[in-house]
Amino acid sequence: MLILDIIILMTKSAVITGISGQAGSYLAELLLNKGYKVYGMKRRSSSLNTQRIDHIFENKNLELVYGDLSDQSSIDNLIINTKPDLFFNMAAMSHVRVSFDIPNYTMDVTGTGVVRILESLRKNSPDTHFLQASSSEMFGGMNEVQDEETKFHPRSPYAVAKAAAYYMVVNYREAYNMHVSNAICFNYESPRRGETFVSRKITRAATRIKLGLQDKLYMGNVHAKRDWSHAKDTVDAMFKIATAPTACDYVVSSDENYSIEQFLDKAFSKVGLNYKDYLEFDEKYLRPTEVDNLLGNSSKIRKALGWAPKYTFDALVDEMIESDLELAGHELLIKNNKK
Ligand code: GDR
Repeated sequence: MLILDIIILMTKSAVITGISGQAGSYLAELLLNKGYKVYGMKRRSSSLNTQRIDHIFENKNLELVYGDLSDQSSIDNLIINTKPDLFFNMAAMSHVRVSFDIPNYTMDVTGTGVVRILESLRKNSPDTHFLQASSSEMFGGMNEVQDEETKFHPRSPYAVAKAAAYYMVVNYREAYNMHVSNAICFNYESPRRGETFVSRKITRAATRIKLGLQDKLYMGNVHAKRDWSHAKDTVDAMFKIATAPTACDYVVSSDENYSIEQFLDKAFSKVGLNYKDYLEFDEKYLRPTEVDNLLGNSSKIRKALGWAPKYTFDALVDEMIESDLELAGHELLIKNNKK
């Protein structure tokens, strides 16, 4: 056997659905750095949606494959062709507010999509380790602190779909003894966060207002509290869970929470502004049922797998502001050149 063949045989492989999303892109970097062959499933779109992975596009260990969680055949083909060591499901219709407008689609992709993957793995690649990106939204914010024992009370079509997927993972683990786990992730953010999520909406606004590109920031309920981590820390936890000797479900959180108002205050003061001078209320950003308080207790994963976040809340907001200041600077340059 040639050395090259042996290397190919020894190379571990991983599938990431939702590779073009925030967490999918960081996870791809992490796995490529660890020497994995990475297959990324991405949805067909007429506009470009691969900006977050453009910098690793040329990596010979990265392969992008068209597919969709609503399409069983694309999932089957991917699994049959790759028989991966690890499979990370990072794809979903992930916007809580939007899920109230498109509940059927949300249930199909975010909920039933996971059943499609699990069924395909069971039939075609039962030894693959599977990791589901579960969500703290499943808790509904009813308790002071949430851990693995906390009862779910999903308060949006998105959260209901995530809870269904969560239980499906548990059932496949118990019924078929498969290595399938849930990472119950609290909010994770970064400069790559989509601009309609609250953290990025705030850092974009603070930096654009600073450079005179925007006047006001329209928002909904700023009193809700969230437990925020950096997406890099979250995907690090996901890798640890998927490669642990035993499959299990873990809460992944920073164990600190701050209100949206506190995020606003922190972000705007970093650029020398007072958010109160720019904030306007718009009821279209309210949700029919809100999740008021999320605060994780991640002691299980810290103890069992030695995970701990590296970023503080302050360092996270700093990185996002710095990156968005640069982006706003480019925008300003283009605007001035057009004059
Ligand atoms: P969330 O994130 O719903 O927690 O879900 P999001 O950033 O959308 O909202 C956080 C909180 O901010 C309040 N809010 C606003 N939110 C948005 N998007 N836009 C606004 O203008 C605004 N004003 C106030 C919201 O009401 C909410 O309380 C995220 C997603 O990434 C999920 O996919 C993931 O599962 C969970 O985090 C963990």
